[in-house]
Amino acid sequence: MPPSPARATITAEPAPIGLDWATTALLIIDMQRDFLEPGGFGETLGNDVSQLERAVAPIAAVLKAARRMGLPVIHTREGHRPDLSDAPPAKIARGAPSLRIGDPGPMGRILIRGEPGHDIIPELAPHADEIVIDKPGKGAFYATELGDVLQKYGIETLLVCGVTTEVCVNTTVREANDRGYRCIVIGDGCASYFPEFHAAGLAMIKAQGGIFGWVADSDAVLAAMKGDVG
Ligand code: TIU
Repeated sequence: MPPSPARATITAEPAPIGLDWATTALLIIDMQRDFLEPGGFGETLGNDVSQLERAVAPIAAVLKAARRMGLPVIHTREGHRPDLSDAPPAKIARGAPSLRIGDPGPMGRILIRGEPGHDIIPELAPHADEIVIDKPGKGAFYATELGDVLQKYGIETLLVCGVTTEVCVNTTVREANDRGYRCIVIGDGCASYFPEFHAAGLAMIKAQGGIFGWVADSDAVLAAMKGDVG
């Protein structure tokens, strides 16, 4: 396989974006059993978890290419310590879920670190040399080491995907944008329990000249990774 080029241009909205692969990382948000499988946090909130499945294959394809290129790969997981010391009471008490954070469920305690439901789905399981960030909130920068990790690797551009588009992906992209990172959101590598929120979540990132970042299809990202573009 030919070596990947040092630079590329990705076909994206609102405009193509050029990047340097040496300063680019792949950030995969919360592809956990708790959100994608029945019996987890997502379903306890009343959601149809099958809506998220569509993001798996596009993410898997980009992840494979990122591994081939040696890009830093960062996976995040939303969850809490077993003693719930990092879970705000307001988050635990929110809404009328069938099970609350910390309650025992079919995949272990809901949204608790170390439980089976907290794991990343097997199709996207992190490799030993990849970074896994455990986060207590929706944004991946809040109360985590993500900023330090990105600084250490000299990262300027993030390829962002995962679930859900309008919650943890959007919150993380907004946090990243304010910290000066350029975010390219892989549209079909994101999903929501609500298709209309997925569409709106992507639209509000790329509106106003790309107010929070860019949105690109996985095919466009893969083409750039293979050197077909730019
Ligand atoms: N409920 C919902 O849509 N999402 C979350 O609670 N977490 C993430 O998006 N990861």
